[in-house]
Amino acid sequence: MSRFFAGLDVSTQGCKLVVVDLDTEDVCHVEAINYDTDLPEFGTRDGVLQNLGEGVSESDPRMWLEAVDRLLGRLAASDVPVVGEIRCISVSGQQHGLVALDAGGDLARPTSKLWNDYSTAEECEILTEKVGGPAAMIEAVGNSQRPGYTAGKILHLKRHEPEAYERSATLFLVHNYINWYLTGGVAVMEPGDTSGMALWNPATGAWSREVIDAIDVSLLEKLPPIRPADESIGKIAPALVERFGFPPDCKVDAGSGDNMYGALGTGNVREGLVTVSLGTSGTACCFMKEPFIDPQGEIASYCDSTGHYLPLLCVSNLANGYNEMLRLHELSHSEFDAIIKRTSPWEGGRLLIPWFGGERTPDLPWATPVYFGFTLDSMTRENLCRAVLEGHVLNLHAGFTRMPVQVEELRLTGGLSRSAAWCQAIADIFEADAVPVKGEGAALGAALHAAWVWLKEEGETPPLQELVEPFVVLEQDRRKTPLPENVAIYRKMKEVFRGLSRRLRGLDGEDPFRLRAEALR
Ligand code: XUL
Repeated sequence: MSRFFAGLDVSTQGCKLVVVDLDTEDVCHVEAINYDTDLPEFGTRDGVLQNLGEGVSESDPRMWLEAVDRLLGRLAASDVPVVGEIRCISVSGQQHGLVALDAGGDLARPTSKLWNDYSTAEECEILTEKVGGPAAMIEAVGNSQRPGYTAGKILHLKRHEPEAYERSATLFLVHNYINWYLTGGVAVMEPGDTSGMALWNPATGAWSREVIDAIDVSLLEKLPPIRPADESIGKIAPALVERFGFPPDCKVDAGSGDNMYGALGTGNVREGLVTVSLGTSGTACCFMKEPFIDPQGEIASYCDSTGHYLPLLCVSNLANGYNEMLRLHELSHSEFDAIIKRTSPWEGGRLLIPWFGGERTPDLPWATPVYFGFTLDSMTRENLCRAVLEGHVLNLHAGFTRMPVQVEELRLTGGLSRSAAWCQAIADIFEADAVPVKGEGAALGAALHAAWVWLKEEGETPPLQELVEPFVVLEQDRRKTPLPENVAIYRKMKEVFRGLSRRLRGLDGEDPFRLRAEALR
């Protein structure tokens, strides 16, 4: 009998299923669903419902279940691997999304607010004030209270839709909801994703009484218990055994957030490695043995999915500006790369701060983009393409300067890691080698986690690194090393970005006009 393990990644724009064969160390099945094109009946664009109002980002959780069903159906129809030999399945989910269920297991609210919803800024302010200010909030939950995190979404539901809040019996994060479906009703959480609620403290491993009380003294009754990350939570539901042919003893493990599993899927299980994900959001995270709390709360303090910690930077603007640029100018990815090739770093001293739809880091829910150093005749396609690329990478890097890590290597994942232009800009601006990781990111991480948990429960204790490494393929031929001439230019550009960004936020900062003029001289 083979030993197959499955990983599902339920992300913002689509859903992916990966199956690994532990004995041959192969990824033997990959299938994906794109919500927009494969499930048009849900009416999403980039996986999100349209026209809900400024700052609102929501999806219908039934769309995720439909995607999971279709993927399991395709798996059942394929011969390799044999579904009947899948030993354990694990779910990765976009973080922070709030799924509210009533006592009968129906949705108490038909849609779910996602990680990139900014409509809860007021609730975050209320919570922070009630708890005693930003420092007290960080003390309470290891994180600042930011739109995007889940606590503000819960308070928003209570304030704006009190009936739906009252009807809610269980509040889930996205992957908990999928686990509940797969197991036929097991309602639990685990530390990785839960630390992104800003309601539970990853350093102490406890719910924050202060934040809970600031929302509703009885809130705990709606929150499922937290189970360890490295255990199974139950078996696959009999109905799914019947429909898809899983073995009845196939386990479902605790699962986690997509960042925790993105780290596993890129082999980020030791200190010094940084996973940079270039997707809808831009993230950078690193494995740590001890919790890291950023006194300013810009770096998120999360647990990982292995009993350790995963400080994470998340900027909410990344693929959006770039994709819009491609759409607007009808460019393919390779045409964009060609434009970057024929222009040069920081050409003409133009700089774009890409806060297209508010920004998570820095915490600016009302932000708009800023075009700096552009003249009337320089708004050309070429200049804008370069400015978008550099702006996104500089914005990511600006947050990254607060990460507690000596970078040995940046491991790139997500759609944009396919682009040579992006990889080179990241290496030059972060001043470290950047290597794309082939493969399936968070879904692969999920499948490997399933294997790890299953082996542990069978009495084997495989070192995680040994288990993960054979599956993690670094694309060495696409590795980018920082180019000294670009590094020198980007150091100056970073100063201007920082000066401009700080002044826009009313903080002390060097005069960006003077810095720019001196750099161009
Ligand atoms: C992390 C975050 C995003 C989502 C994307 O805090 O909000 O990376 O997890 O799915």
